[in-house]
Amino acid sequence: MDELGRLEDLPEDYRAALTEKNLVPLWPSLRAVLPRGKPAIRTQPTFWSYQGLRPLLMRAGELTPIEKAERRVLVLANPGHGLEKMQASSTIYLGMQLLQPGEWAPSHRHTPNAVRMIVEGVGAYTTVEGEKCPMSRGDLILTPTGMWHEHGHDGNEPVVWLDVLDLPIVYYCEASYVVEGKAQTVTAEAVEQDFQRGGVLPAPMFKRSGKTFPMLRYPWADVRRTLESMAARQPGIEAVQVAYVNPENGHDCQRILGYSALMLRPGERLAMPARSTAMVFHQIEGSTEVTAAGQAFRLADADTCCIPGYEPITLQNLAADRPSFVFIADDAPLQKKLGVYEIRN
Ligand code: 1HN
Repeated sequence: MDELGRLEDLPEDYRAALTEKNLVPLWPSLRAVLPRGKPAIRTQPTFWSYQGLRPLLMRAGELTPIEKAERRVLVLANPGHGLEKMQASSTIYLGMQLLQPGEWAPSHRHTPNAVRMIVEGVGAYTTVEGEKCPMSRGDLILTPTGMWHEHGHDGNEPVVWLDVLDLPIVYYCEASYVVEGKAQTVTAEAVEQDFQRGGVLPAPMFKRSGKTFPMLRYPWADVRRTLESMAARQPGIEAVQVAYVNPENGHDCQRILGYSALMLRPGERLAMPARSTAMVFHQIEGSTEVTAAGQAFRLADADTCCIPGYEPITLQNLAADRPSFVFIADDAPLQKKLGVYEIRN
């Protein structure tokens, strides 16, 4: 292998002259930005236990009133990026948010896209651009870029959800900001019922809405039923997996991060090839062992882990008598747009 010249090889006066003119020699840093064969990856395999974090989240509920927090969240941070960076991966932000009965998280809109995967509790809802989206375990609710959203809670038990945002990449683009607003008036509810049957879409006077985000709530009961019928009808299928898409055009439901749900049949082991995207796995129901990069994480209900890209991943349903349901997030939509997405077999 050829050795590239080092910074120290250059005369002091030359280096000073470069610095003075805001110039930098490329060759001492070339291999750092362009390593051979595989990227330099900061994202570390990281596991967050729900039972481990839940008492700390509940304590945040006592320590910090919602008015002092706006959003009461414990961020699931990857130590490989530095905890203060609040990144699960290079592009993905994860947080566990708590809303107590009667609390209200005020309306705002921002440039990063968010989704919420509901973890526990009933009675809370998110209102997105006037559409009231009730929350229950396993539901996925989108709050896409630029759309007003606020959270309320009419129930009587804590409600917790996992927030997934593309904040790190939008922040890196120097494009992350928020606008605060007034409480919204609810103008719609249960819009997802218009999309309850794939292949049939609202088209009054032959026109589809053409909205960028026509469906904001993906109820878990529907997703689960779809996975179960796939498993029952196609026993030979390589993975019982569904993608969360825009029902009007079949594209990924958001532009930067992609979301899917996977069912591992009783005892099933699924080997996934290395792909260029980091992946987040969140256990909706059941238990799964996630093995990658020399580590093995055992996910129970509501546990979450992150695996860096370019690593093959094996998922094992730890139960022999019941399915495991896993929610998956990655940045494949972004990487495909950038042309850097790869699968390595
Ligand atoms: C946000 O708006 C929410 O609306 C949650 O619930 C987490 C993290 C960073 C930036 C905005 C929410 C967030 C966030």
